[in-house]
Amino acid sequence: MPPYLSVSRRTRRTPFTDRVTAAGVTAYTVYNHMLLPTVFQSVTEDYRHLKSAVQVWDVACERQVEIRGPQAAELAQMLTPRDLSEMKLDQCYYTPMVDETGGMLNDPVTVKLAEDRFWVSIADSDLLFWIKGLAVGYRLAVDVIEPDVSPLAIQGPQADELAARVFGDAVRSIRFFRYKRLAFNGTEFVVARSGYSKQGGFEIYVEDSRQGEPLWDALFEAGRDLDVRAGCPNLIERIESGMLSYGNDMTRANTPHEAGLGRFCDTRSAIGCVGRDALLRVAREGPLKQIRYLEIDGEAVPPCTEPWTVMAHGDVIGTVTSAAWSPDFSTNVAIGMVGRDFWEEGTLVELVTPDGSRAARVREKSWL
Ligand code: THG
Repeated sequence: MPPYLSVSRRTRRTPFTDRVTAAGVTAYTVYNHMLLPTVFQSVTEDYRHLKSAVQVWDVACERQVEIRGPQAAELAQMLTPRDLSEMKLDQCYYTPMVDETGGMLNDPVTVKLAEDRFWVSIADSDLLFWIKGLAVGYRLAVDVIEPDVSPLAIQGPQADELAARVFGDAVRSIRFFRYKRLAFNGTEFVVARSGYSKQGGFEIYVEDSRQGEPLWDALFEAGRDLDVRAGCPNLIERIESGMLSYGNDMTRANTPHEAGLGRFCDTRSAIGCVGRDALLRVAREGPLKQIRYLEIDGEAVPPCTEPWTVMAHGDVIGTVTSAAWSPDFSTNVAIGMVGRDFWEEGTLVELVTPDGSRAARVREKSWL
């Protein structure tokens, strides 16, 4: 028997939980102290459907930290080495966030709602406390709150069609990581072209929990002939896409450069970022280890519930932190961190898995 998850007030429900239950969710994880579905039919069946149709995902656990006030932009820039100074009013940025040592605290999507108002759409760590701490410690003129906002994602090749049926054709012209305010039921929602898959789609930032079920129902009604189903971030597709999971693939012990997120850092021009000096220092030498993708030989690997050791010539040279069998690539796909002497494309390494030793090959790019 697998262990069960005991649900209580601490494992917060979402505005969509009753609908997710009715849709037949079979496994949950906890993310930001909130329920996050991980499986409906099976990870492999969910994967097939995500890649061929369209799904609606309860990703309410991507909680928002709202920063509002005259010094909101200043505080937002303190959080990240990505330069926010050119950010437009309809833009979302993927933003590594770091502490004063350059250690990653989170890798949220930052949404600019107004010159003096941002949402930080967080991964799984209590970033609200850090942001509040900075606001209080620096006596900034801002309010920092967790608003009643719950992202609902539409992901899959038919996402544009489904979203257009509910929000109108305007969704089709939303560019990647941009948003529009579009009406449903007489209320405007932020609808962004983004999401934790590479199948394309949108994220609706559902403001006011009472709107959750009406919107969910409208999407399922409109998408009947598209075979719309309830889904969730899918482990296999997520690894194929090379999308990192904070707390799994990188932690506070890693810099954004180790996490392979250097392309989202403009440390020199990110004046005000509290980790700027630390990152400028470590950037001079370059990282000693970095995120890489790996193809693992042999049959399907078991779930990676703790880091697996990566060896080369008898030495420990890294870890694997996410792994799954990919039906489309007929190999095990994995994400790990590998030392610099071994991180070149094609390097052969050995993995210590709970099933024994496996040969693996290092890749610089993800599969999708
Ligand atoms: N959407 C929203 N909030 C989120 C997530 C999300 N918060 C938690 C978690 N996911 C944060 N992590 C990520 C990781 C990757 C991406 C988004 C959030 C992502 N990356 C693309 C990539 O790496 O190819 C594109 C990044 C870019 O080009 O800007 O989308 O999914 N609201």
